[in-house]
Amino acid sequence: ERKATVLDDAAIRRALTRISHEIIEKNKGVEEVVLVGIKTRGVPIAERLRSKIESIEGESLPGGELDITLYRDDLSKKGNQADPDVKETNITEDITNKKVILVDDVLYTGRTVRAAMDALMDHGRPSQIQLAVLVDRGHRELPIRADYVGKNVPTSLNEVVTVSLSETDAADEVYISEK
Ligand code: 3GP
Ligand code: 5GP
Ligand code: MG
Repeated sequence: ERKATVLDDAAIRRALTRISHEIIEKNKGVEEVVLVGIKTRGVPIAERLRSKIESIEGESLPGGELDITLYRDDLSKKGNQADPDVKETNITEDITNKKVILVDDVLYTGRTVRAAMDALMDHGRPSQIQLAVLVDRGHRELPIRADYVGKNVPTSLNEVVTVSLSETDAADEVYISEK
């Protein structure tokens, strides 16, 4: 049951514009920066950031994607199944000595990001790994935090954050539902 809108399309656009500027500022430009989206919805978010950063800086930057499978047969039960596993990596860029920015839609327990960092390390040795998420819904089970957050959304465990993006869904919006 839908409870509240967290971000509408304009708010998503503004949050991603702000994060683009934060990425440029923190990294003093985007030399050596690689944006890696986590499937499914981290990928279009990474693409949007990439095109915003390119238009702000007038410089292109490489991207990549990671597919991380959750061996959970029930998403409504937390922490009772095996950890996420990396299914597929599509990073053609050499990430050694690069600053890799992982991009995901929702940050929750942190286990997906941990698995993603593991996969990156198998690929090369980044000089840094940073994390950008559209929504941080809390409830971390690992010492992981995001460097760039679209919106912090305190949730209860029986709530779900739905991220709808025009590339994969009907429209751009983020809302909270009760499970
Ligand atoms: P995404 O692949 O587009 O990011 O995790 C698989 C999908 O299930 C995710 O889509 C995510 O949006 C959705 N999902 C909704 N609620 C949850 C949840 O509580 N945990 C996980 N792991 N995924 C959820
Ligand atoms: P974590 O591994 O941090 O628990 O969960 C992160 C991954 O699971 C993200 O890729 C995200 O898509 C998904 N996820 C976890 N909780 C939610 C949620 O409430 N809503 C959505 N849309 N995705 C979630
Ligand atoms: Mg996701």
